[in-house]
Amino acid sequence: MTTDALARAAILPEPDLPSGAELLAEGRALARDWRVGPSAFLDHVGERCEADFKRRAMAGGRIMRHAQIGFRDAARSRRACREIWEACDREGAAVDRYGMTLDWAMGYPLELRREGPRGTGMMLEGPEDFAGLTAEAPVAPHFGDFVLGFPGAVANACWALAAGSTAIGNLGQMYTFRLPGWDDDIACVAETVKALGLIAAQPVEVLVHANLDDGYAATFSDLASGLGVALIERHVVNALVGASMTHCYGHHFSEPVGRMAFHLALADGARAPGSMVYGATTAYRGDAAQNHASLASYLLVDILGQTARPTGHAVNPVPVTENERIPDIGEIVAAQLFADRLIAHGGGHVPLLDTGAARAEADRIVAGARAFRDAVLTGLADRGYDTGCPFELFLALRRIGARRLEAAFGGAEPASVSPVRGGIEAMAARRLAAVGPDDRTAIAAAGLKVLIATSDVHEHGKTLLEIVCRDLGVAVVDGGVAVDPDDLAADAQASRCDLVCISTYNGVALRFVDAVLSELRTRGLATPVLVGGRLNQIPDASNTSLPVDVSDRVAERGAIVCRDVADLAPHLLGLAVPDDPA
Ligand code: B12
Repeated sequence: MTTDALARAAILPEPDLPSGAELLAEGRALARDWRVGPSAFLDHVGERCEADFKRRAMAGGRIMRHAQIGFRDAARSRRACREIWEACDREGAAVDRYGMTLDWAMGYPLELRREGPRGTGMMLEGPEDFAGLTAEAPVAPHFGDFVLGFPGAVANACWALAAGSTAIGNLGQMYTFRLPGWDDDIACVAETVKALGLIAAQPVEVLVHANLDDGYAATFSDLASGLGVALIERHVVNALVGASMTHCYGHHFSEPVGRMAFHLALADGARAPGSMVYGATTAYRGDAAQNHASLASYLLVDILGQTARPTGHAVNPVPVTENERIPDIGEIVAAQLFADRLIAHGGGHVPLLDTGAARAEADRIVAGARAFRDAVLTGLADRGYDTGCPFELFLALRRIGARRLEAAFGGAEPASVSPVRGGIEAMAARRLAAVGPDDRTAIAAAGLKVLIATSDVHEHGKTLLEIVCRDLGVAVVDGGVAVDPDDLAADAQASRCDLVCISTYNGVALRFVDAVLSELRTRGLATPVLVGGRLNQIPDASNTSLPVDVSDRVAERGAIVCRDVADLAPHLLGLAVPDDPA
């Protein structure tokens, strides 16, 4: 007898899950006390919500601009809101919306926020802090990250609305982001559905935002599956909840035709204006001058995309220092002025443009996405899931996960291969080419086993390590994504691995490595630990609120710091041939 891993009883075994209808009603009731309040932006543009402002701009052929702000120190963030707008205004350039990057600790319920670990983003203590930000400049406030999708969703949504925000997200994070130490996925989804009820009951249109690259699109191998999730979210939010769904994408789209194709595909059937199109930040792999070329490349596609098919997405010029650290105020201004000038040049490029190839690819993506959406909804309904219940559908999607979802419901052949997988494979191939045949033979013969995990949502480094290990004949134990140090050490013990590899990016490198090493010691293990990614942390007594490099201190604690995935091979060789000086 074969068992169905996606059976409802396997994915949702709890006998008494909350009802989506009741959660929505609970959220709607909150709208008596929590309504969209005033903001400098709404006063300035004379609109009731950002969606109406966007429609007006689209009708006038104006391309809008987005900037991302979020320093750990809220006062610095407030200053950034004011100074960026003023500096752009002086040059005749408008910044239309600010994406407020809350710290991931803002996702916890209120009572846990102040105690738990923190990342590199902004902490806001209450409604006054939200309102303080939105009062600084006449720029549309978008509270995207760490609002929807987390146990703290309702309080954050109430405060964002009261501060005049009419674009709130980020549903993409609901599927993939895990708060350290927090295992209650029911609370994450239930509180999100409640917040959606609150949003739907507002007297004005409030955009519910999802960044697809934050969600499953970063893991799927087919772009059609990524768009398919967007179509499912439109079904849930527009039809079942009665709110207004909007999507953002971009981090991983650095190839121009694919970027334009996804823009055209996402526009198909979209009811609400787009929030923003994110910068292709994965293309930032060089110094400032090199990154400027990447900035110009993706921004021009987005500008031409808004000309060919206006969707209301604001373009997002990400500062070129983004791959080193959180950009400072002057760097954000410089990027905005760069975009302003490029928009001015954009019209001149239009006659050079032939969107034929992008349109053909967009058609394939749309067809594949519709098939994916229908296969998911029918496949789940046939298994007894209530696909008319937002809570049940969201929780099922989250628990099934990207890889199983695509394997079960994706097309036999990708409609459009995701740029993520191809890019990682190319990176792996370059590193593998440098490993000589004798070393390969020695490593493969040693029967090594490596445990690979991440401290947070960034999983490309882990995927890269997995590809390299498998190619070298090294067994991989999947330590998971966004794991806690104690679980990682328990896996190291259970798997009897030879090496632990950690990829970490969320600004807690020292704290995380310390905790892993101490958990390993408690278990009597001396397994070597390799760590790479973004090894930084905001010092406890920082007055700059920018993270600093902690690689040396991580190394002092006894972990092996790796700058590149190529650093792995000598260590594997050292384990394979213990006398080898590598
Ligand atoms: C892609 C990306 C994302 C994607 C991740 C998708 C996914 N599922 O993996 C998404 C969009 C989801 C995302 C989300 C966030 N991100 Co992000 N992201 C990036 C980005 C653009 C690339 C990182 C990456 O994957 N690189 C690909 C890897 C393969 O290459 P690499 O980093 O150069 O790594 C090399 C080596 O270090 C090595 N390596 C890596 N790990 C290991 C481990 C070992 C053992 C070894 C041997 C080698 C090794 O392999 C590579 C090749 O040699 C960076 C900026 C940048 N350009 O670096 C920001 C960045 C890492 N993100 C950042 C932030 C702040 C966030 C968010 C908090 C933003 C938000 N508010 O939502 C969230 C994270 C939330 C959380 N829970 O932590 C910050 C981190 C800030 C900091 N620590 O200073 C960065 C630096 C951007 C910035 N400047 O602000 N992000």
